[in-house]
Amino acid sequence: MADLRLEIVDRVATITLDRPAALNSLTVPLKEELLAAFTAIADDARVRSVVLTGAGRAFCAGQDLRERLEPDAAPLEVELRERYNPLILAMRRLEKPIVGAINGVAAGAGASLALACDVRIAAEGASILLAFGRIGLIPDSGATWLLPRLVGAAKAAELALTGASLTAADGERLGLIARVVPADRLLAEAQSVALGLADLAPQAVALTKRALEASWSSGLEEQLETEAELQGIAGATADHAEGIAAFLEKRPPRFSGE
Ligand code: T3D
Repeated sequence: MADLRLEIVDRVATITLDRPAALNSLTVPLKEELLAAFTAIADDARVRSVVLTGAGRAFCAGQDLRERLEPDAAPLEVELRERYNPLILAMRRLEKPIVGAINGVAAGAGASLALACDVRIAAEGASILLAFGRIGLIPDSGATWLLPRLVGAAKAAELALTGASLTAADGERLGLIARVVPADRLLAEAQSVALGLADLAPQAVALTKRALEASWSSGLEEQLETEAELQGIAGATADHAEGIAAFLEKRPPRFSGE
């Protein structure tokens, strides 16, 4: 993989966008590599959680704007339907948690990638920027759906309409960023969070992600039913039995994923 690194260590897959000279902006090959990485991770039983980060000083500057000027570039709506939308859906539907290690600016669709992570840890100096309006576009790749749900309608409108840069510290105050850490500790912190997630019962983690996702489009009654259904699945796992046994035996659980 030319523009992306995928490393798997101790149940944690780390994906690094690796076009630092262009601030990890997204070309067609990089988008395809990223989707392939998430697809491979979904099927890889060794992997229980994921870290997504960028090489160099940026997380991701969104669509590669030079590529957009190439004569054979797909129309915008085609590019969104064929490449960006499947990528965002793959992230949201991945039944393994994704920790975004936001190492620098996340702009345009790069901001959307950050928003599509389940947990975000940011380096001091990182920022989130819905840069779309500056080039005459609207926020896309899920930003208009994810942002209001994550920070509330008023702040989402301000960020989306003005294109103002949200600092990591302000993102933490809004609850969008779980934690801000010094840049030199970012990857270790994100991988430590991912490792903690990898220690949990994988099916419970997957079902929790599914339940949270469902809540965004459910009424209370429907969501209560979803919880009952998914809890039925979780409760039938060997890991649930192991969790109770470990509690009663006063020892750490050993979750098998069964
Ligand atoms: O297919 C479709 O188009 C549909 C999907 C659209 C989704 C989108 O993502 S649209 C939004 C696209 N992204 C942007 O508009 C952001 C563009 N970049 C910036 O505004 C700034 O670069 C940043 C605010 C992110 C960072 O600013 P700064 O001053 O720290 O860095 P810089 O000097 O602007 O950039 C450094 C280099 O990266 C520079 O290259 P050079 O001159 O050293 O050779 C710059 O051209 C390159 N770069 C940065 N962003 C992009 C990029 N190259 C291509 N595409 C980029 N998006």
